[in-house]
Amino acid sequence: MVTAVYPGSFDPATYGHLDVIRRASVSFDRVVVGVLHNSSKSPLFSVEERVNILEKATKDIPNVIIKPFDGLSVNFARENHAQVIVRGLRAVTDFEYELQMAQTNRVLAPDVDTIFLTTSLEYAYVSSTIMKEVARFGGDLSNFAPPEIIKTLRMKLQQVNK
Ligand code: COD
Repeated sequence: MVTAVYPGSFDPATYGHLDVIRRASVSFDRVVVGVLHNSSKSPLFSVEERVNILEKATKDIPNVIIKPFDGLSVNFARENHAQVIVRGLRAVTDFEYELQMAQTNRVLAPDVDTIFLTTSLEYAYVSSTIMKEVARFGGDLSNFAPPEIIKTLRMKLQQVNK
C-alpha cells in the first residue's frame, strides 16, 4: 500500500490543487492532503475552514483524506506512514523553491521521496493568491475553482471587509 501526502496552504483550494489531488489519487492507494496550520503566508481562511472546503470538494474520491498539520511536512508524512510527498509544478518560477524544499526534505527524511505532478495546461496560471486578487476586485472566478469554493471565498471577503 503506497500512501502519498500532499502538503500545502490551500488558502483556498483551486482547480489546480483539485486536479493534482485527483491525479495523485489514481497513482497512489491513499492520498492524505495536509493543510498547514501556521503558515507564514497569513492565510485568509482558518485551517478548519480550509480543511472543510477541501473535504467538500473531494468527497467523491474515496482514497483521499484531508488533515490539518503543524510543523515539518516530512513529520506529517511519517505520521501518516507515507512514502511519498506530492507537489505540483506550474512553471519555472515554482521549480527553484520546490527543488530546494524537496532536497531539504530528502536530507531530513531519506525514506520519503518527493514526486512532482506538472500542472494541467488549463490550470497553469491558477493560484490561490491570484484567485483572491481577482475576487477582491469582483472579477470572474469561474475558471479558478468550483462554484461552492467561489461562493465561500466571496462570503469570506465580505466578512473581512465589513
Ligand atoms: N497546478 C499544479 N499545482 C499547483 C497549482 C496548479 N495550478 N497551484 C498550486 N499548485 C501546487 C503548488 O506548486 C504546491 O506544490 C502545492 O500545489 C500547494 O500549493 P500551496 O500554495 O497551497 O501551498 P504552499 O506551496 O504554500 O505549501 C508550502 C508547504 C506548506 C508545503 C511548506 O511551507 C511546508 O512544507 N511547510 C512545513 C515546514 C516544512 O516542512 N518546510 C520544508 C522544509 S524546510
